[in-house]
Amino acid sequence: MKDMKGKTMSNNLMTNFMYAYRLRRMLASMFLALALLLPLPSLAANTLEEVQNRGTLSCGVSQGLPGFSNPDDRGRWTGMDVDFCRAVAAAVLGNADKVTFTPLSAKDRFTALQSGDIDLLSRNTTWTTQRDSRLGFDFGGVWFYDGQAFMVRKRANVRSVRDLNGASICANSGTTTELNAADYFRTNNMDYEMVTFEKTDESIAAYDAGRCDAYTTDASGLYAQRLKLRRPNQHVILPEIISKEPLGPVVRQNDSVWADVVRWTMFATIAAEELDVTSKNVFRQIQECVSAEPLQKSVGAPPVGARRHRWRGFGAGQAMGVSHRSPGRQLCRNLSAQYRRRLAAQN
Ligand SMILES: N[C@@H](CCC(=O)N[C@@H](CS)C(=O)NCC(=O)O)C(=O)O
Repeated sequence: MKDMKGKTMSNNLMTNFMYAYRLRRMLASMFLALALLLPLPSLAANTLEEVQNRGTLSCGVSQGLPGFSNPDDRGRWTGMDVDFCRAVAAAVLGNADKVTFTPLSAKDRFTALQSGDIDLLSRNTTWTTQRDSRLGFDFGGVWFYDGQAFMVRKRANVRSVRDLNGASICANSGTTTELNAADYFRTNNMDYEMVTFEKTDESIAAYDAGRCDAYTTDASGLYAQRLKLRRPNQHVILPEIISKEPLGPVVRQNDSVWADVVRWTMFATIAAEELDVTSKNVFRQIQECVSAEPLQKSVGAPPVGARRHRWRGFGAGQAMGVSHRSPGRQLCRNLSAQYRRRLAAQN
């Protein structure tokens, strides 16, 4: 009996132990399942939130490139790249003037973006695979499609880049310019001496002083920088374009809401041009559309359908965390208006 009782007790203990063990395992699995179901705290950056909390956008621009980003006589930044910063500020802060501009050399621009000194780089920057992948950035799109060209003195009687065998060439360091020139001269079995400077003003001054036979950069940059030479009309830009330079705004990788905002700001200015939305009529157009449900809008869709409907598609801005009126705010100027005002007028 005692034995039996002892056995029963130890059986009971065993059963209790097994029960507690199973219970613990079941609870552990339940917690694990729950943890998997719950959203993890996001590790992704949220520049949109930071900019909205701060109340200003910090935009990296060039140190001075007429037509793109250049301070005017009163020190106010002007140009297409500057306009793009203002458009983003208008979209996310409702005020195109809430931007601080940081002038950056070609070499320093990526460090400034990576370190968080700026929220957006809008500085005639070429979209390349290396910058998009290894350097850890994302491009918002193509704001200006450029290509690399060469400038020489008229009296040198050079007609083509092929005549530059053995020439000394001034350029900026930290650019695609250097790499394209190296490819071009190697492929065509030509010799050259590259003379690079960190600041464009130094390169252009060196070329002007006769230190180099040619100056090379993006064609738009050549036309802009030629204006800074002592006698601009004594210099010609050679006809060859040796590379593709799709220039566009850059953001840090893994910041996809911010990248969406930047990308759709650009698309809004392009769509506005297609739809003849201008700074004069934008608020009337928005009045018509503001109460409508946002439509799905596909990038690059042909301009079909009623104007109102296409424009309404940008109501999706609300879903990105920016005001549904934002396209109107971005449209201080549509794309072609910016081009005419900033670039065509200069050259
Ligand atoms: N698009 C090329 C070249 C950009 C570049 O830095 N160009 C020079 C020469 S036009 C420039 O922007 N200079 C103006 C400055 O440094 O402020 C790149 O992304 O590497």
